[in-house]
Amino acid sequence: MFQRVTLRLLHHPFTRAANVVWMLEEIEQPYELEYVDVMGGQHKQPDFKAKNRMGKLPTLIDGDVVATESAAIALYLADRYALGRLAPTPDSPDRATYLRWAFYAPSVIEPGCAANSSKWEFSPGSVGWGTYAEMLDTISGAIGDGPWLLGEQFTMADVVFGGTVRWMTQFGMLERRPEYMSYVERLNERPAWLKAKAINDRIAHERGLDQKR
Ligand SMILES: N[C@@H](CCC(=O)N[C@@H](CS)C(=O)NCC(=O)O)C(=O)O
Repeated sequence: MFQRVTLRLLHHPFTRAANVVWMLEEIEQPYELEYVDVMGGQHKQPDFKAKNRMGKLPTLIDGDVVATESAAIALYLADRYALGRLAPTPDSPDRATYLRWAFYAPSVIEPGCAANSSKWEFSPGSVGWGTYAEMLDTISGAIGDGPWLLGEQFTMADVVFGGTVRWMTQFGMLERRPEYMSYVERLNERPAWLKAKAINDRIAHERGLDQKR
């Protein structure tokens, strides 16, 4: 049966938009990718900035809706297209834990890793990301015995939180604790991740970007 494509991701495979391809594969909805020439500065042009004033990727278009910020895109997609499967329903006792880890990635892990690797000076009590050591232990506790953040149920929080752990360990901004790496290995076996990776790799290859890494 004919399905109307409404989801359109403004995409470049070397940006956080690559993780949104994974989200789109997890929700199992049709979508289109529109390549943005980041090296050429297309994302800073008025046409792009009319959708996202930050001039950043990812930016997702869903019909008349424009969604930006990776974690917000993830939660939006899960609620709209996979509620109860990839997102606990609002009345579920798991909802708070789900939101906690989805927000923790951009509000604590990202700035915490940047602060640590760039040796920022700050007072841990005055910033939202606190100390690097406490963050490391909190990540370990969140992963726990796994396999996922909510135990047996894989959710979109794993895509956001796990995608951040994968990215930060890969780029040497987060130490590679054994529990982090086995969690990333489990994530790497997700069929939706493997499909998204193949799509991102193919586009990078077609655009001649893989030689520029
Ligand atoms: N907080 C944003 C960050 C977006 C972001 O920084 N995107 C980078 C690529 S990963 C970007 O567009 N950089 C291009 C630029 O700022 O010129 C999110 O999580 O989506």
